[in-house]
Amino acid sequence: MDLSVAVQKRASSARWAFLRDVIAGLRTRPKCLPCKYFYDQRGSELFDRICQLDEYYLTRAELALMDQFAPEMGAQIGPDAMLVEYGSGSSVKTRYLLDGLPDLAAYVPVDISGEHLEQTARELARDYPRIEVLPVCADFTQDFALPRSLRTATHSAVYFPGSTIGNFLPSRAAELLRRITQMCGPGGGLLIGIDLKKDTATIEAAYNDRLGVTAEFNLNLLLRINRELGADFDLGQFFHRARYNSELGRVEMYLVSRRAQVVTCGGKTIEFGRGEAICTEYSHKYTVGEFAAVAAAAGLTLHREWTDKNRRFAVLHFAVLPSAVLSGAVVSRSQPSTT
Ligand code: AVI
Repeated sequence: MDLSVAVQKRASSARWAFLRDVIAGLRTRPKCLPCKYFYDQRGSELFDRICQLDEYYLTRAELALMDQFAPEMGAQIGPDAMLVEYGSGSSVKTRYLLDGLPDLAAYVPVDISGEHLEQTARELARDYPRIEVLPVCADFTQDFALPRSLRTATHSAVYFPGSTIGNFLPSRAAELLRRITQMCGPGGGLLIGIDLKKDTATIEAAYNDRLGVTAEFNLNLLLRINRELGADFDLGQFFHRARYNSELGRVEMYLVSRRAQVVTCGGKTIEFGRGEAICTEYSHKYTVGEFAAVAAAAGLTLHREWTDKNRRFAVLHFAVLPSAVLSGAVVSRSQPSTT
């Protein structure tokens, strides 16, 4: 098939999936939208700004851990690995790992935001000429094919930083971890960042910054729906809300309608009551023990943990239990690359 036709087909099927998810989410009660759609070009830029905010302690805490312990983390991953990064974004934290992994077979950043991914992959290939960089534009919650590297990898290791796993419901997180177990197989590992449970004030401040960047990030989702799906959300008629639900251990982020209104999207009309909220994101916080239990059920055993002195954030290294791949901790098989 002609490349431009293939690209167009892919774009149009992505648009249909987006439309289907938006309509389905706005028709459920309470209304919700999948947070994976935050990350268009503008959303990715806004997220990069969030990561630099004073209140958003997560990125600083994780970067400090990477800065201090990357050589130890690299030693856990081991030589000749294919390092697969989930939700790579700007790959800022990865640079610490790559600096300490001279024997990497290949680095595979996986991200849903194609433009951002290509740009980051080009920059990394320039800065690390000894490492083969093989970007994959994919939704890592679905099966995707790993590319074939020039150098043979002895094993795969997934790097999943940023506490993005917290954006999944615990049942979905378990499913994703099982996919990782299955993709890596025996000898494989997972290096993952998780945000730890802590006082409500610290957590809520991180999602309600004074500059309003998180509010803009949240509202940008409606702007994207308007632009890509021809909807007519009036952004002035919605506001951002984020609350920590300590019982469920998660931040809940919403867009709240300022008044009763009707919005059109994809030829459908959606009614909003005054004060009605669309849930746009959950961000779950864990203790190390809680997360290790979820991972254990997915066939992963905790090998090492690194936390800051205030225990705000943790980077955890898990190994695939040899028995997991045989025992059915694995739910589905991703296709190996044939190209
Ligand atoms: C990507 N993810 C881990 C962020 C979080 O903290 O849950 C997304 C985010 N939402 C608002 N601020 C940051």
